[in-house]
Amino acid sequence: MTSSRITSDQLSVWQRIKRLALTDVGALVRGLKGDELEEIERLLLEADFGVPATMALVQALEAAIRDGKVKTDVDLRSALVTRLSDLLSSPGNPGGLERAPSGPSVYLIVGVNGVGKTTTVAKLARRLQQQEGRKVLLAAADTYRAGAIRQLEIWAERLGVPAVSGAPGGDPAAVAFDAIDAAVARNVDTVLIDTAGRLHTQEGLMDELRKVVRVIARRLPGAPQETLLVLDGTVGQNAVQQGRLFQAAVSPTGVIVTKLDGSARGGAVAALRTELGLPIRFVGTGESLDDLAPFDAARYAEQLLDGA
Ligand SMILES: Nc1nc2c(ncn2[C@@H]2O[C@H](COP(=O)(O)OP(=O)(O)OP(=O)(O)O)[C@@H](O)[C@H]2O)c(=O)[nH]1
Ligand SMILES: [Mg+2]
Repeated sequence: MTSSRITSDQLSVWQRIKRLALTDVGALVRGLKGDELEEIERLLLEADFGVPATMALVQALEAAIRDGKVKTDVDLRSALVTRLSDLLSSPGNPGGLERAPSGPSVYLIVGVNGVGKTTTVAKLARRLQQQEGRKVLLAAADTYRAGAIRQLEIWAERLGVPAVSGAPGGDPAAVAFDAIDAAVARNVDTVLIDTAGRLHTQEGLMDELRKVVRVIARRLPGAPQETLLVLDGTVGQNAVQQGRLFQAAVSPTGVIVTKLDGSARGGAVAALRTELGLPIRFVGTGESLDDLAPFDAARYAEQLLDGA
């Protein structure tokens, strides 16, 4: 029993759906019926797709079956991949970050504690340096948590880029302001601002972030060019709820989903894209500097079904 359960846990979403559709050899040819569609719905919900994305996928499947377009497992898979890829895609250049027409581009990184903000700042810095030849400066505007400033400074040393930090317990908006000053003075073209994920209260955190955004915009009109919300891809519906909070407070321009390495539950990305309506810009797939990839909807749709 145990071993068969382990095996079934390791199956990809697609393998499970396929197994279901092929159990009865005639099922696909006669068209999947209510029970089978319900089972597909359950599989998608289990993989963290969330209700809206699951419903959209199952409805698309029903329509394709009704139109006689799903006769084989290949048809079934392609109907799912096509619809999923549509759900995940957003207009614009995947991963490409908005740049200021002149002066430094400012990217503010926000999210609750432990989701991977500081690591993502370092990964983004590495990527922008290597892929776009940018001159990057890091700002440690998480002045709340002991050790946060040092953590960012260590990354900056490893990356060979300057860091601006304030005193522990200091004003994060002042750190952001000083970082922009330093970037202008040093002719740096990109400022990445790390922020706190926890404060005394959630409302306190949102107030603080709103103030950081205000101060940045006052110092440099048009900035921040991007406010990137970091969400943990392994926490399913919680990530959607966090997303809504930040959306109301700081209007993020995009989402970075982390910890998607080895997660059999990557469906959260579909839930986040559908329920928040924000573009997914990058995905984090590990703890090291190179574990960040631009989000590609079509490729991710394939991977998500295949469990790659
Ligand atoms: N497996 C995996 N781990 C990650 C990823 N991104 C970050 N982590 C790990 O998650 C943990 C928390 O990362 P941090 O970058 O410190 O998270 P944070 O959001 O800055 O946390 P706070 O500063 O406490 O709010 C660290 O152990 C990271 O190495 C990822 O994509 N995959
Ligand atoms: Mg941090």
